[in-house]
Amino acid sequence: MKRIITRRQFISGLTAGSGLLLTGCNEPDFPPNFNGIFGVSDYLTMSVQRFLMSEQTLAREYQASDISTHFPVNGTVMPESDSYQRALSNQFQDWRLEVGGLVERPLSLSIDQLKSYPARTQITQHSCEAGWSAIGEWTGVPLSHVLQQAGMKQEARYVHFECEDDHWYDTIDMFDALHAQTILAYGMNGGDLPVKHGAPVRLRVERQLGYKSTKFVKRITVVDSLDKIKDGKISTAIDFNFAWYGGI
Ligand SMILES: Nc1nc2c(c(=O)[nH]1)N[C@H]1C(S)=C(S)[C@@H](COP(=O)(O)O)O[C@H]1N2
Ligand SMILES: [Mo]
Repeated sequence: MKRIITRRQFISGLTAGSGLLLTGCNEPDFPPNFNGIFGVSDYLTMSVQRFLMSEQTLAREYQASDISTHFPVNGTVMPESDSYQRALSNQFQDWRLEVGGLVERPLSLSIDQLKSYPARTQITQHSCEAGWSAIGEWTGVPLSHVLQQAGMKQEARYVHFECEDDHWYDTIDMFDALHAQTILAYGMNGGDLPVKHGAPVRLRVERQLGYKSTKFVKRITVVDSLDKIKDGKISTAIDFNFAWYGGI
């Protein structure tokens, strides 16, 4: 049977690949219709998923003395929208991070609420696809904590990020969303996150190339399938012909 595979189906099939290995399910439809986290939600309980995730490796963390004196910027350095400019003009006091989608309790979080959550600080190397890398210290709340506060529904599989510069958006799967070093960073090198690096809050996805670390995050939406993402805006990476999974 020959069928035409759309780019998106191809991508979601790829991301679901390891689920295929785990289930050993016979003769899946092609293109595969994976329904769960890596396509195996019906087979894997949450505790098994947690066990698998506990084995995840951490990206290398560095010493304070390794922090780059110059950390380049890439892409947007100042979102132009009126709403961002207004938020910036009062130090983000009225700014809110929206968390919604497949959650029990949608959240609208102020920067102070985010700062009141348990924080993680990590010194990591950022590698940009354009060929530079730099080491910086990031402080923020683990994304897993925010998702836990919101209470993810069982069907949750991917997390989608929208940014204040609307042309940038991305999605990560639960392996990266729940990874210990995946944080919503509001601090850099001991101070507030500078605007050019994504203030008030940027994502850090430390095991993938820099383009997955979305700056200026304004909305987080939990979805069960990449097809559910608004206007098909799965990832800017795809628009640029980068890999959706930017593992390093
Ligand atoms: N919202 C948004 N996020 C973004 C970008 C962007 O232009 N807009 N650029 C990406 C790229 S390609 C890289 S390498 C890093 C750069 O982060 P930096 O400017 O803090 O060095 O942010 C990523 N996240
Ligand atoms: Mo980049």
